[in-house]
Amino acid sequence: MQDKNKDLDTDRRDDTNGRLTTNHGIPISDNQNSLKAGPRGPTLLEDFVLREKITHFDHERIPERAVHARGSAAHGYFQVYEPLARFSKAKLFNDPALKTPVFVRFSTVVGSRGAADTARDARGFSTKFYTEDGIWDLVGNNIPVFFIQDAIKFPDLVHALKPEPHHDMPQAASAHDNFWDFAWLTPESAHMLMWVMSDRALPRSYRMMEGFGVNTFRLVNEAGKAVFVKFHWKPLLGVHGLVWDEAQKLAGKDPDFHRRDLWENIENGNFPEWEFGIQVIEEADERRFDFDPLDPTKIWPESLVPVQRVGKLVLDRNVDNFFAETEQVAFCPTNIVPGIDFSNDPLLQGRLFSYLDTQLSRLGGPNFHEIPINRPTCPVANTQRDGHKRHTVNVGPVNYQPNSRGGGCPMQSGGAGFVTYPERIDARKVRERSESFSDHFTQATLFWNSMSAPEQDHIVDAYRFELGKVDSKDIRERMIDLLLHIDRGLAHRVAYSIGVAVDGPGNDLASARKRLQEGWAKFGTTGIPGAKVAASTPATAPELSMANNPKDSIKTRKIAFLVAEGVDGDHVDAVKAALTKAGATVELISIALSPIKTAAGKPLQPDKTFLTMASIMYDAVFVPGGTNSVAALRNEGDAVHWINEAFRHCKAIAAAAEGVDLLIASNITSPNKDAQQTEAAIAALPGVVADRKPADRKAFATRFIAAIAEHRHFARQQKERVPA
Ligand code: HDE
Repeated sequence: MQDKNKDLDTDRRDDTNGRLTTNHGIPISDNQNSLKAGPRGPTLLEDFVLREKITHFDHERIPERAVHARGSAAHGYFQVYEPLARFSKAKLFNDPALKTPVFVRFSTVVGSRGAADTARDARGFSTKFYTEDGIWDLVGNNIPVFFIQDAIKFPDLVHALKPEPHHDMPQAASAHDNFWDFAWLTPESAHMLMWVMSDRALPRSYRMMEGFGVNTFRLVNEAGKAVFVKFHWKPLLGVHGLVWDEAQKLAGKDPDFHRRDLWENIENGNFPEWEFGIQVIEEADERRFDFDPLDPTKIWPESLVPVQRVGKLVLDRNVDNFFAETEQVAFCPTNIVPGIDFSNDPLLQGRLFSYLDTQLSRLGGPNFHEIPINRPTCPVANTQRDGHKRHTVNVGPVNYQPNSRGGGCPMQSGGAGFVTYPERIDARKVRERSESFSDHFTQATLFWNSMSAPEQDHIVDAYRFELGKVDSKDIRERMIDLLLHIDRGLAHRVAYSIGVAVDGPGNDLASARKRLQEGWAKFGTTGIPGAKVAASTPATAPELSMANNPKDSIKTRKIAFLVAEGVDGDHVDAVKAALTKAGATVELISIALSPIKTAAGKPLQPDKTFLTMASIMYDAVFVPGGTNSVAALRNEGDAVHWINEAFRHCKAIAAAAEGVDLLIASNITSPNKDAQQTEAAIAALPGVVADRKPADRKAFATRFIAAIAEHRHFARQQKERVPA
C-alpha cells in the first residue's frame, strides 16, 4: 500500500524538541502574559507574540460546507477481489494484490457543523482513492436515489431544506413548511422522500449503512468498450437503524453518537468493512428498462440488474487531526482515473462543476490540492503556477507547454492518459427533461411495497411527524395528494393524523391529480410526470428492506449491564464472557463510579453511571441477579426508566434471578395480581429473556445473544403503554 501517512508526515512540523515558538520559529519566553507598560499598564502594540497568536485564532474558522457540513472520516484501503479487466482498465480494479489507500468521510446533509449526528437525513459516503493514476473521488450517499433530476434545481432544494432564512430554524431538520412546499412542487422527489422518511435516514452507525454512488458512471476497458455502472458499498455488519424517539433523544444526550461510534470502533480494532458492488448495464441495453439508466431518481432493481460484489473497503485508522484531514478534505466528482468515466446523468453533469468551484471559496484558492489530505500519492507535474497558498516550489524557467527548453516536459500522455469516452452526440440544444424521466411514482410505490410492516409503520410515523410540523394546511393537503399517487393506504394513514380529509367526494386519485397539476402549472414546476406505469418493474425489491438483512451476529454491539452493590458477580462474569466472545462490548452501569462489591464480596468497577449514560446509547440491556443490587436499582428511577426505554425502542432485554424484579417494577407489562402470571407475561415478550432460575447460564446467554442479533423486536411496538 502506498503510504499516505508518510506524505502527511512532511507537514507535521511540531519537532522543536518541546520548545514553544511563534509561527516564524522565534522562541517564546512567556505564553501567559502579554507585553505591558508595567504590570498594571496598557498592552503594547509591539507585542508580536500576542498579535500573531490572536490574529491566527481570529482566522481559525473556514466556511463550513454548504451541505454535508457535519462529517467524520477515517483512513483505510480498497482491494479488488479479481481483475475487472473485462469492464475497466482502471489499475485499482485490476490487481488483487494492490491495496489502494482511501480516505472516507461520512456526513449528514442538512445540519451545520455542530448539529447532532442522529437527525433524520440522508448520509454522505465519500471515498477518496489515492491511486497510482491519481485521485478518484466517489462522492456518494447512503440512499441510492436523489431528490431532483437536474442540477439546476439543487440550490433551491438546499435552500428549502436548510433552516428558514427569516429566523434560521429549524436546525438539521426537514420538518418545516419550506421543505414540504418544495417537495409537493417537485414530484420527482417522491421516491427519495420515501427513503428519507424510512429507517434508512436513521442509521444505527456509519458502519452499518450502505453506500451508493447514486449517479450513473461508465467503466471503460482497454479496448475502449464502455458499460454503464452504478457503484455500491455493502456493509459486512448489515444495515441497521435507530428508532425515531431514540434518534431525537440522542441528539440531546450524545450529539456525537455516530462520530463516537466510528472513532471508538476503529480505536478498538473493530475495523468497519464494506464490499464494493457494481451493477452493469450494457450500452446496447440503455433503453431496455422502463426506467432511464441516466435518471438519478431511479434505482436499478437488483432482480433486473444484479449487484456483483467485486472488492472490499476497510477503514483501519482514525485521523490524527480533525481539521487538517476531515475538514480540509475536498471531494470532487471530477476526480476520475482512466478506466472510469461520466455518464450524461444531468445531475452528475452539474456536480462536475459544483465541487471544484465550492472548494475555491471553502479552502481559499486554487491550491487546495496541495493540502496533505488532498495530495495525490503519485507525482504531479504541470505548468500551473502560483496562486494563494502555493506550497510547491517549482524550479527552473519552464512554466509553459509545449516547450523545448525543458525537453518538452512535462509531456502529455496521449492514449496512455485519461481519454474521454468518445460518445457520439448529435442533438439540438434544449432546456428540456427527457420524457423517459417522467414516471415519478412507480419506484416510490415499489419502495413502499418492499417494506416490512414495521418499516411501513415507521414511514407513516415519519410523514405524520414531518407534516405535523407544517403550519400551512394547503401544503399538508397537497402532500396527501402526492402520497395518494404512491399508495392509498399510506396516504390515508398519514392524512388522519395531520388533519387532512381523504374520504368523500373530491378525494379520488383523479381529483388529487387535477389539484396537483393545477398547482404545478401555477407555480412553475417543469417535468410534470406522465401517467406511465412502469410495466416491467418488479412488485417488490427485497434489497430495499432493512428487515431482510442477515441477523446472525452481535459483533461490535454495545450492551449495558445494570449493577449495584451486592450484584451477583457470577451472572456478570458469565454473561459478559459469552457476549464479548461473540464480539460485543459490555459496559457496567451503576449509580456512581466508585467501586462496588458483588454479593460474594468481590470488588467490581462500574464503567459508567446512570447520570452520564442512557439506554439510547446501547443496543441491549442485562440486569443480573443479586437481592441488594436489584433493590437499589428499583429505587433508582433512571434504572427503571432504562428498562422502559429499551423496551419502547424494541431492544433485547435480559434479566436473571432477582434481576427479573426490575422488569416487574417497570411498565413493560401490566402488573397482574398473580405475580407468577406477571412474570410469565414478561418472559413471553418478544426479545425479552427473563429467567428467575437460570440453571444453564450458557443457554441463557445464547438466548440473549440471539435476541440482540435480531437488532430490534418490532413485534412489540406498544408505545402507547410504555412511557419512555
Ligand atoms: Fe453534493 N455537494 N451536490 N451530492 N455532496 C457537496 O461540495 C452538489 C449530490 C455529496 O464529505 C458540496 O465540498 C450539487 C448528490 C456528499 O466533503 C457541493 C448537486 C450526491 C458531499 C455539492 C449535488 C451528493 C457533497 C458542498 C446536484 C450523492 C460531501 C461541500 C447537482 C451522490 C462531501 C462540498 C464531503 C458536498 C454540490 C448532489 C453527495 C456544494 C450541485 C446526488 C457526500 O459542491
